[in-house]
Amino acid sequence: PEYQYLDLIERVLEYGDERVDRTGVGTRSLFGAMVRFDLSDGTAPILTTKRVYWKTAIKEMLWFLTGGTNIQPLLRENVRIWTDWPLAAYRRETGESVTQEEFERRIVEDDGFAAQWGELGPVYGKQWRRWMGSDGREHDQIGTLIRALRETPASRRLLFHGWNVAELGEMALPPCHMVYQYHVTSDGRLNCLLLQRSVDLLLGAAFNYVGATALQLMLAQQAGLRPGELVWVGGDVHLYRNHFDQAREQLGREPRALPKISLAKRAESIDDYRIEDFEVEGYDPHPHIKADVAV
Ligand code: THF
Repeated sequence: PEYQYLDLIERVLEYGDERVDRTGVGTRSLFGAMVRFDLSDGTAPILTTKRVYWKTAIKEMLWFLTGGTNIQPLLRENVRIWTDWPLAAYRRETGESVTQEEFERRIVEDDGFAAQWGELGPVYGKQWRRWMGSDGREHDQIGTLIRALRETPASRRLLFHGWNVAELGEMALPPCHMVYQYHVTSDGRLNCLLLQRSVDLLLGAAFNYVGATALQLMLAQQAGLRPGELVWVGGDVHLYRNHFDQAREQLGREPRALPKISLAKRAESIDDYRIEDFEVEGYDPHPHIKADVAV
């Protein structure tokens, strides 16, 4: 299955439409792609053609599930992938040329500073766990989904959504991985279709595969199901211009056997998972490939 990903990189490099994007970096982009991963035998889509920091990706998913939207708990877990957006806002609004390290240190140590400058707005966690209805009631889409997986597994409405139109303007970034739809087979396997509207193919996709897999394992366990297939669908699938060399380097590498992933124990509820509960075995990747994220 890793070849599906590498083929996609190749197609974007070869046929992608060149355009200037929101970040000003510039991309080559294709519209509409699918990658399918079979998780039923415990295989994890953690790419082997470069080292992927899978713990970081799972910690990010666990943070989404807490309903949080502030980067402070992420930084306390040494996850720095969301710092760039609040940091850019801080520099823009204060005119101070603080370093990333200094900014992160202040977020971690100073709760007041974190409350003021570490907020991403009503992003994933808020919408997943506390979507605000027009009547002022909050909706826990994840809790509702787990109940539905247990009670009405044949339903065609097993999904949650991040695209809260009314709140898009307050988000640091509107959701990229946007809709997660689930499907339960008659023999008790849980399939997931993830619709990602915008895909940073080199950096983001590798993380999003891992996050979606971790979530699928947790949901399956909570609903008494086994993981099935992860069907990943990308809308605008792009490579940033400053990632082309890294993409070509990765294409030159031979994929190895994908690792296995499992949960070490049964958690009481969806809120009780910890990074230590995820066991990855047999991960033997090629070296990490460094690339800068476009902000
Ligand atoms: N914006 C852009 N341009 N790309 C993205 O992938 C992306 N995200 C999230 C929101 N906006 C995005 C942020 N997720 C990395 C990984 C995921 C991110 C952001 C950054 C990253 O830099 N990864 C490096 C190093 C990781 C580390 O040091 O821990 C890597 O090599 O994987 C996609 O949802």
